[in-house]
Amino acid sequence: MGFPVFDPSRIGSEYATPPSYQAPSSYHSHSFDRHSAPTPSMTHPAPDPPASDTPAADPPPPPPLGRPHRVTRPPPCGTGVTFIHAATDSSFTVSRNWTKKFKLPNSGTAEPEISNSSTPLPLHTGICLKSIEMKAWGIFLLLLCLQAFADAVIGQSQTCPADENASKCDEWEGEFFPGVDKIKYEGPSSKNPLSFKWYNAEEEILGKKMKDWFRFSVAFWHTFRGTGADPFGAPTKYWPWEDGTNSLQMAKRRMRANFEFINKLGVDWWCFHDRDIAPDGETLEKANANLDEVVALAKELQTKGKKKVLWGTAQLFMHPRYMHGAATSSELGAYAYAAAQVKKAIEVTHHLGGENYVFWGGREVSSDVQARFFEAAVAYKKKIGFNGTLLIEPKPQEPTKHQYDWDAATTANFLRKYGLIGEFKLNIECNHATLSGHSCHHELETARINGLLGNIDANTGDPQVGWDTDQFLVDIQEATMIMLSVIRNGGIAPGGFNFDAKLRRESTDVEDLFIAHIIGMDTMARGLRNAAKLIEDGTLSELVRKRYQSFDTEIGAQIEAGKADFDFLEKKAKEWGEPKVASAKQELAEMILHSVL
Ligand code: XUL
Ligand code: CO
Repeated sequence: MGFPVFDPSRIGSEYATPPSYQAPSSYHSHSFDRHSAPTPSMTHPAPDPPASDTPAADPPPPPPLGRPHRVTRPPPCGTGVTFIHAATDSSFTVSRNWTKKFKLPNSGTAEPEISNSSTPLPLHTGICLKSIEMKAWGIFLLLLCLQAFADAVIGQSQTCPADENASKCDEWEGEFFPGVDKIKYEGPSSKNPLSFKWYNAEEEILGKKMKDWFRFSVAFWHTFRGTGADPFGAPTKYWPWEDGTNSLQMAKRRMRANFEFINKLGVDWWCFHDRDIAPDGETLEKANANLDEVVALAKELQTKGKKKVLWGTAQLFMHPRYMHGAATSSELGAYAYAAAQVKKAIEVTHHLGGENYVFWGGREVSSDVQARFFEAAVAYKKKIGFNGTLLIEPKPQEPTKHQYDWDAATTANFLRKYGLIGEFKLNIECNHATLSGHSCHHELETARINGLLGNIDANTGDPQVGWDTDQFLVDIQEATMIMLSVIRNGGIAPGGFNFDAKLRRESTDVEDLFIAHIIGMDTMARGLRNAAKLIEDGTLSELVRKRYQSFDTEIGAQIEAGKADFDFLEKKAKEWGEPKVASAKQELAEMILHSVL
């Protein structure tokens, strides 16, 4: 369908990615009012003038960068528009009692003016009248000829038309981002927004290629399911390849877009939730079958492009069945369903050669049964021979509170308490770190010194906004501190840097997807370069060494070895008298840090 279904369940969601889940059809109003009207597809206007059966539209603007050259065709003749209901595989029909008129500016956002007028479209309706059926056939044949002529002259359409006739798109191998070439390193003086200024994949820093320090990954949910919706506003992004459905066909097309994107960006890894990549199903069996179908395509595409899964995960927070949590739900059935979903998600992650598997307990609380859930996951992982690392991603109070995974320290304590410390590592997300009142560096260091640093969800929050805004991290100083931890850890493989980050609501061009990842990668690359300079220069570590040098003595060694009891220390305190406490030189440390930024 050319007309996306606007899902009202997304309004008010603090999780601003679109739910793969769509509520049973009874949840939806079958007629649209101004607040739940279908949003017009943002596919590019057709090169041809609108045919007589199309609603009035403004003349098409020139195609902006990365946008396709085809338009969603108007709905086929008929008295209604059929919307495929992804979750139930059923379909329902709404009467076309709305008119639409939208203008496409030179960006991914349309300016829809959707009215709820019950006046039928005179032209469109007229062409469907039986009396002119023969005429319609004539026009249809004429249009076919014109299309063939246009294809011959202009060349094959490069992009997948987002309309109901697009089943061929399953096999489609053209470009989703036709205006974007492979992103190259051009150096800091480049003014080309679609180039790397600091990230040079093959360049060696401290004996390791940049690409191996980072192992960058694209987060499918933000990049391909992000809509720009926030707790107060409807979606703002309508990518040209989207047809507004949550169909299997759409899922496959999106997967092709994902691989073109990561190929062009020069990233080797990607991450997903089960329900981001494939539509949910009426039953677990149907959901699993949907997942299998999309995963088969993903496997084919990633083998072709030599790409890999950094981590997979199960979406255990969006569906209403998880409203009380999943592994800590008060409802036994929800616990079992969550287990079945995780079982399947581990299987497909394994099938895709995933190197890690993540647990983010969005709606969980602290409970013994959470540990039982994890024990079962460990047992299943071993049973099927999945050697990837299991990661827990700490996050405080959003959406629930009193969580077992509030921050790195709380999670480490949980793992120790239940004897799971050797089975899991942590996925530290920078925006989660600040939500828990820490810096990202603090969380990374807490994980590192506990031997738990497994992966980084590279993003950042807004200091003036209180929620998880999941922005691309662009603070060079923060990136430098992050990379100091990563270097001290000797890298984070088999983990990596997953861009759990989304475009701002206001960024709506397709090319913004590239620009955002490029600045995210460049910022981390600057962080790596700076951290390497700091380490090679040695001034900062010398300052730290001097600060603690009183411990570089025989008695200091005795203390560190646990051989200095209180009687002994009291004797020394009396002998030495009042200690001379030296300056920390805190500002000097900051000055040294700034010297490499
Ligand atoms: C939520 C979050 C998730 C996890 C995976 O805040 O970060 O996207 O990374 O479920
Ligand atoms: Co995350």
